[in-house]
Amino acid sequence: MKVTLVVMFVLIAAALPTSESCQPCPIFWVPYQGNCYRIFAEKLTWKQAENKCQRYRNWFTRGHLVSIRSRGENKFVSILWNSATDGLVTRKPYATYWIGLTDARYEGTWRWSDTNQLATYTNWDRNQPDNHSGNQDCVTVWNRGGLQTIWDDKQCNAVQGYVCKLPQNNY
Ligand SMILES: [Ca+2]
Ligand SMILES: [Ca+2]
Repeated sequence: MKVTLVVMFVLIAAALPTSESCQPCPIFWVPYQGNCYRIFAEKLTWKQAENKCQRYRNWFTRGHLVSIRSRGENKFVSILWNSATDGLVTRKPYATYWIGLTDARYEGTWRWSDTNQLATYTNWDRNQPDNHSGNQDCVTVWNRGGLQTIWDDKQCNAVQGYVCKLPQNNY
């Protein structure tokens, strides 16, 4: 009897829709673990890109440049970028893109633009961040093809593509 109940529960649970099908992302945005992601090839400065991401909003919150809080999320964003820049990822200008990490406020203190939280997961390249010429406060991802992506601090006024992230739960 117990086994039958367990089997029934599993069957019912499997038949229920996933949370993703209940809370779809806006068109052109891709879901991953409760958030929606979209890549933009338009070349902007870090601040312009952050402002652009903030134009996407719902009733409760707004978008920001992507925060990357785990190895899995880093991999997901890499795959997303690769898929949209098909075959061009190792060539400029498609090889780099902005993410929402900055130390503009306090040198050496890296915070995400979406929550102002300190970065815990990071994927810095060797010898980075180096604040080269004393003027690198914004983080770019270098995409070297496949899943070989590393982070580097860069001049915020450089222009390049970017990735935005919007919480999915509030749709
Ligand atoms: Ca810096
Ligand atoms: Ca650097």
